[in-house]
Amino acid sequence: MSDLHRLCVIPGDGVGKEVIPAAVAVLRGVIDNLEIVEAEAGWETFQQMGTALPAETLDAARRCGSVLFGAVASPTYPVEGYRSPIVALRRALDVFANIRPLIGWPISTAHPALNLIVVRENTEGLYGGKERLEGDTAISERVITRAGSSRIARVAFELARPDKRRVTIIHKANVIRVGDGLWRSTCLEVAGEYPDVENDEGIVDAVAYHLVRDPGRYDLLLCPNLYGDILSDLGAGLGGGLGMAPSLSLGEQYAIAEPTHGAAPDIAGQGIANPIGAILSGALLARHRWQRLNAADAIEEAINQVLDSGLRTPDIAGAGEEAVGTEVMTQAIQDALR
Ligand code: GGG
Repeated sequence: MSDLHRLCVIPGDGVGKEVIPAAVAVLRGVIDNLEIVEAEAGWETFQQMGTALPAETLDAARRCGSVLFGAVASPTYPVEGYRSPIVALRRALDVFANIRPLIGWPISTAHPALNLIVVRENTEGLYGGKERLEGDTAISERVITRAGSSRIARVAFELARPDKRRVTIIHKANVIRVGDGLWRSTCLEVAGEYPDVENDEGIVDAVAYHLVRDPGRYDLLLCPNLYGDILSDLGAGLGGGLGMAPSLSLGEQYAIAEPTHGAAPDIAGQGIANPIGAILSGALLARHRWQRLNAADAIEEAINQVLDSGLRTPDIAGAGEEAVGTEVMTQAIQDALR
């Protein structure tokens, strides 16, 4: 029997409650010895318990080591005592490496040449929360460290190796000379440790342009936080939409897998959410956290087969294509695995 894999499952808000059970069902089909611990977090949890990330949830995440998170819908107005639970969880578990594979799946809304991984630094840059108002001037600090840059660069070069991907170091060092300059030089230093992995560099705005014009041009983009956030959503658009886009945030000790999409309150509760981003996030855990490569390959192959057969949820249905709901799509993927 293989190793026991403990997974803390946090559906969160909105469609998270629909797509995460689908992902768990698929994972159970390919991973023997999977122990699931269910936990709560989100805006609804805050309304019921007065905290969006209860201490028991954080304990469960730490005990399990691996988390499958759904989505959260934080209010856009300030609420006393509320903090985004997913941002707090990522910080608490120090998952500094956000990995987002973007594939041109066989659907009319995706670009067939797309086969890209965006590796995004997840803890520094403009998302560090260091902001202040001085009169009518808002100051947002952007911190880039050598240690933070070199640890994410190592993740990118390690990921690139098996498939011989070319690593493109993304920056704007021609303008942001100090911050992006340190990022660029540190990534290039790490590149020197990987003579077998091809690398180049790209100015972020030019890369956005080229990616839209020629989605097959890049293999792996190594990005500081904000640039990675923007380029990975651009890539998700080229890959058929947010419903198809998985992510995995990795640290030294912990991992959080989550679909890229949010809680989608406009369609929540209707049973029509696309479960594929969540299911592919489970496959990322299998591949990169548990080293269950065959299980990950099997999930991806099953999804390919189901999409090839023409099955679509509404978000990926092209003109004249009929759509099915979350349950039918999930069942078809489970059937394709058998
Ligand atoms: N699964 C990713 C997700 O939930 N994205 C939306 C998000 O991160 N929102 C932050 C928040 O609402 O606090």
